Amino acid sequence: MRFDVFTIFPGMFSGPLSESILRRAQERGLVSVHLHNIRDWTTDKHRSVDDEPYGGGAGMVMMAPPIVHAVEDVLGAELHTTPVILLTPSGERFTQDIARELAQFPRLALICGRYEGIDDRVRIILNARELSIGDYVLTGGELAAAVIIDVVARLIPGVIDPESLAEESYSSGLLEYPQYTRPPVFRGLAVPSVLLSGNHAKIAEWRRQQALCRTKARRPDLLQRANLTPRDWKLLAECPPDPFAHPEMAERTES
Ligand code: JDH
Repeated sequence: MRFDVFTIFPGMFSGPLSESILRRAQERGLVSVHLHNIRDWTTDKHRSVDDEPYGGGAGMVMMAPPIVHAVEDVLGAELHTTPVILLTPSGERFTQDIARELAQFPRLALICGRYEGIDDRVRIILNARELSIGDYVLTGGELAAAVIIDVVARLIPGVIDPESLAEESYSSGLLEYPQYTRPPVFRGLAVPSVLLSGNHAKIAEWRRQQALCRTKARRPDLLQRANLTPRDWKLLAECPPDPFAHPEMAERTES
């Protein structure tokens, strides 16, 4: 998979791409990331990439011509078969499902804006898909693009251990159970004794209950869509009560 990234801050990618799994994936030729400085496609002596918004308002807007020329030059005829992704806080929410969809292509283009965003004609001309990584405001699209590269790259065969990926694909849609490793006691906190018991049925039940109770407390939206067995409902009924719940709200916070 080839990623072409268009940015005025290519240096922002060196850290995330040069460590660990993404580094190994590039060394093994499974992933390549080509960084393109949008300023290289400017034509004025100041190498301007931004200008004031038409209609007024605060801040500056990235101009269309340098970005459009950059993407057209780099992608050439492949522009028509390569998804062009534009990172923006007002984009469609990037999810694991979208990552799986994007991982099917041999090449992706990612456009990173700065300032208040990008002239909308870039989206129209390049038929770009606008994505957002979440409901918070970044200073620009670079960190969002790095997140997308990370999430999509690990879905490419050979990038990570196939066992880990398989576990994910049949995952229940619940949050994960808590994990422990050595030492068995740290700062007076013992690992839950069931995990040292060797009773694998008991361990599986404990982990299922932890996953259910954490999901209920933190992501009740996920619980709604999970397929729960009568045994799951029994385990859920035994979850510790929410310590912040007001007694008057007990009825409303059930299930
Ligand atoms: C790309 C510039 C900074 C800051 C205006 C927006 C009120 C617009 N999940 C994500 N968060 N942020 C980004 C992202 C941010 C970007 C660019 C992506 C390019 N910026 C910027 C402030 C505004 N602001 C929020 N509204 C509630 C107005 C852009 C992102 C992604 N992906």
